Amino acid sequence: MKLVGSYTSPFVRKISVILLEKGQTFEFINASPWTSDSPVPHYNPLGKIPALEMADGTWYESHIIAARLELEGLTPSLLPEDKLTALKVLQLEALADGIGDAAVILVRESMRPPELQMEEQIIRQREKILRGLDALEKEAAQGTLLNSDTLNLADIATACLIGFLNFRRVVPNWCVGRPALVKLADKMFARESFARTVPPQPES
Ligand SMILES: N[C@@H](CCC(=O)N[C@@H](CS)C(=O)NCC(=O)O)C(=O)O
Repeated sequence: MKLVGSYTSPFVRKISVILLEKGQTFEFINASPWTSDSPVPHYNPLGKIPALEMADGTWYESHIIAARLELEGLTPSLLPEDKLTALKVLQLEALADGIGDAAVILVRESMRPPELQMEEQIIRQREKILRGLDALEKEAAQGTLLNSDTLNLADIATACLIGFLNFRRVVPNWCVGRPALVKLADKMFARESFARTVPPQPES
C-alpha cells in the first residue's frame, strides 16, 4: 500500500493513524498538493491529499479511504457494529473533517498578501470552526459516540483536527471552555500512532 500526502495535512495523518492502529505497513510518498509539478493529480483527479494506492485501485477522500480500510475487516474495527450508531460516528468524522476544511482555508487565506485577504471569508470560516468545536465538545462530554472507551473514526478524526489547529495555530484558544476535547486530545496524543505521525515543522 502507498499513502500519498504530507503529515502537515490532518486528513493524511488520519489515514496514517488508522493504518498504524490496524498494524498495517505502508509506503509513504511525501507529496505536497500545492506545487505546480505536484504528483498528487496522478493519484487523485481532485489534486488533494491523501490518496491511498491499494491492490484494487487508488482511493481518495479520507472518509472514503477510511471506509475502504474498514472493509478489510482488520482489528480493531473503528466503527460500531450497529449501523445507525456507525452512521452517527461517521457524521462526527465528517464534522471534524469539515472543521479541518475550514481551518485549511483560513491557513491558505493567511498566506495571501494582507490586502488580498477577505475579511468576510475569515469570519465565516472561523465561525464554522467554533460552532463545529462546540458540537464536538458536547459529544466528547457525553462520551458515547466520541471520547468513549472504544477507539473509533470520530476520535481519530477529531484528534487529527486538534493536532492541526495546534500545529498551524488556528484558533489558538480553542481549548478554553472545551475540557472534554482537551481530555480526548491528551488521551489520543499519548497513543503510539499519534506520536509517529507528528506534523513536521512548517516551512515558514
Ligand atoms: N475532503 C478531503 C480534504 C482533503 C484536503 O483538502 N487536503 C488538502 C491538504 S490538507 C489538499 O490536498 N488541498 C489541495 C487542494 O485543495 O487543491 C479529504 O478528506 O481527503
